[in-house]
Amino acid sequence: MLENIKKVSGLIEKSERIILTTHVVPDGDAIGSVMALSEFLKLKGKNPVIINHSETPFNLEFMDPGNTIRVFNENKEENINLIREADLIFILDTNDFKRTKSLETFIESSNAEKICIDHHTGLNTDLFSATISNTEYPSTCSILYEYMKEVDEKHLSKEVASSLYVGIMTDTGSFRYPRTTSYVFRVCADLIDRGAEPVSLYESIYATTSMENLKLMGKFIESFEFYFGNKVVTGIVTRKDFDDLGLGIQHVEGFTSLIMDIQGIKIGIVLVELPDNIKVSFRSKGDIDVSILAKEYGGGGHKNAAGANVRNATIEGLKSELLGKIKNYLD
Ligand SMILES: [Mn+2]
Repeated sequence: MLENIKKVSGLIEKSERIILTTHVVPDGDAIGSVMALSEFLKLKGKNPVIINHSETPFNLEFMDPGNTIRVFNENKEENINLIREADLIFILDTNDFKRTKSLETFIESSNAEKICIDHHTGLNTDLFSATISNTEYPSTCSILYEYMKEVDEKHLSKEVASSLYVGIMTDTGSFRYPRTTSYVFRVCADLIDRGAEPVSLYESIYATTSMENLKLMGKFIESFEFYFGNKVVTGIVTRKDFDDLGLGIQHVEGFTSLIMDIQGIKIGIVLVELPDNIKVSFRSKGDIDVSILAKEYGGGGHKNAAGANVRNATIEGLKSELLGKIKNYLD
């Protein structure tokens, strides 16, 4: 990893117009990554610009107090020019240009050097000038932490530490998922020493549930069906559920971890009906690798947490198809 770190630092050094972006429907690790690296680069005297496809989810807005994150389709022409004129583009918490949605074609055709910092599978190093990627890491923010600690520890300010902490907390499901190792706590302890406030960061992100959101969760729980001796559970959110409550995709955050809290569950499948596709999330415990299943549907992820977007399918059709395949994963 050290060689890549040097390469990344060299590219930062010689760049003047740096763009940072992350994946569609950004989570805490995505927003944490762009905010932490942007702040870090500013402390190094750079002037980075963050352009995302999606608006920042409401419970993560506090991470960007200056409202600096640009949304691609707002001021589209300006953003296209920024990407066109960039000399360096960071793609964070994804290694797939497609996941940057509306930015995809502009990033692809840009002459800028491209750097990927990520922890997902499926990295194609040919697409980038440099990469720091390791699927063993629990979050992109923990990779960024290693990078910053190696190159410029003094720039790990309170702001940077807080953003990194959020990324690690959210991607480990608040320190519950399998990659919650002693390493994770050592990193977080250091981030707290540098000013990250675990209690208020947790409350800002999780203590934000509205009554409508709880009702959506209620409908989701009512939809649960159990299979294969209660080892497999499915949960569904339909478009009607969203429409009835005036909610959207950002309000199902945490639903997938909810189903895995059920005792004895080995595999959880969550199907969320969106305007032009079904978002399916897979969760598993132990050695069951659900990323293989996600790949069959053009998606990806990790062994215990993966997903895909499926077009031209119905919820019921897709569900029974998946249950047909899931049998093999239980043996
Ligand atoms: Mn992540």
